[in-house]
Amino acid sequence: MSSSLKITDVRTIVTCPGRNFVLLKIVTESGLYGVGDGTLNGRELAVAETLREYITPLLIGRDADQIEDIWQSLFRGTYWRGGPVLNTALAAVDVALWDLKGRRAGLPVYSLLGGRTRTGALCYAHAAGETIEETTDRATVLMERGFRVVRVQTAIPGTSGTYGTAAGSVQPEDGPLVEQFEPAPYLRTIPRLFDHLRAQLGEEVELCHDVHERLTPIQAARLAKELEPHHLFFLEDPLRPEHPESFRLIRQHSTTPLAMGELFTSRWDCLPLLTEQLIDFIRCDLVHTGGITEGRKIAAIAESFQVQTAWHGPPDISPIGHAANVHLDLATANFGVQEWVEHPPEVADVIHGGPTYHDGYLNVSDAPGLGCEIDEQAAKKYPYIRGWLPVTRRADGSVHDW
Ligand code: CS2
Ligand code: MG
Repeated sequence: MSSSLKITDVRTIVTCPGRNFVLLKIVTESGLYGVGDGTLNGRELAVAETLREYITPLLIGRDADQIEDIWQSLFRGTYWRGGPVLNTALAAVDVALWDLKGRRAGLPVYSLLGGRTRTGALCYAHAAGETIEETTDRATVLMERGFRVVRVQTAIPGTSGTYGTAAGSVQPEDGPLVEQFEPAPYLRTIPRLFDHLRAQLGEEVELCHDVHERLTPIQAARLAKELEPHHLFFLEDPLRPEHPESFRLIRQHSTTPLAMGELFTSRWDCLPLLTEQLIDFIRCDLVHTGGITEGRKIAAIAESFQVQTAWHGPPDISPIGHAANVHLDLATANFGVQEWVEHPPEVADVIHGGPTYHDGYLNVSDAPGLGCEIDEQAAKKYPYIRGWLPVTRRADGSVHDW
């Protein structure tokens, strides 16, 4: 191993510039380094401790060039494998090693992955409102900014707090916010939302909606069927991730394109949906699925079954995670769309670089690696603040999927 590639330092940086992030910097003997993202929303310190206590000692002295071998040794070689905490920690290492390899080669990561297949990554942003009219207005604003694809969510009348709307986006420090979900009003409201959107916005804009795993198979089949005339770009996460076989029921009843994956943590979770062509878009989170190494394998399997990629791109992963998404998007033949959010302005104090938006598309610079830098001094100005994801209950008080 060339001395320039011997890993000598691994730094886990936990910071909260408006959002909690777990960042990783892997440094080699010569000073060459790479940066990664290991943020798992609401479980940040579990990943940070895994990185500091269990992964760093295994990395010191290793050859930073050997991404695949390091990936295999951390995943299979450590016996306890998988799940969101371990695979987010693994992703942080993997992404940092790809960044490091790019910096060493003087090439952007997309070039190492096979080179550009497109000039930019088509992306979508979120339009959410407390009423159908407000959601429509927000979608119009996004369309005026150039977005060709828009995700739409609206509050459900008669219930308090709905996933994806303003009230649901806060991360309280003192305990989870309790939201309410009832399938009947939800199933009545969403088709009305789309009736209104299509009447106001026309046919051309591509629309998505995120169910957030809250329906039963027959409810999801009904919704997908009723939304058919509105030609969605996709209906996201209609079912819980534990039951891939239930997607058959939705498929048998509707041609609405389906997307699934942000709760998956490995390629094996994706397999049944891909090999049976039960979905149209695979939308794992690279930061929770072992990074770029696992993402490109998932994309390759999906390509064989005519499924496109739509990697998860929420505000709770850092610009480094978003950069990993876009580098892979640009190099992937069966790329479909990229979810995109704007971070709070303080994030730019801590993380410089990241994808840029222009006229409906995302891009990355040609800087070597991922094109991101962490300002470790600035990160210290924003200490971690514990934050909770909301929880959902039915009207009778029983627990439901958020
Ligand atoms: C989501 C996320 O972006 C999405 O599609 O479903 O907002 C998700 O709820 C969060 O990433 C959870 O941490
Ligand atoms: Mg989602």
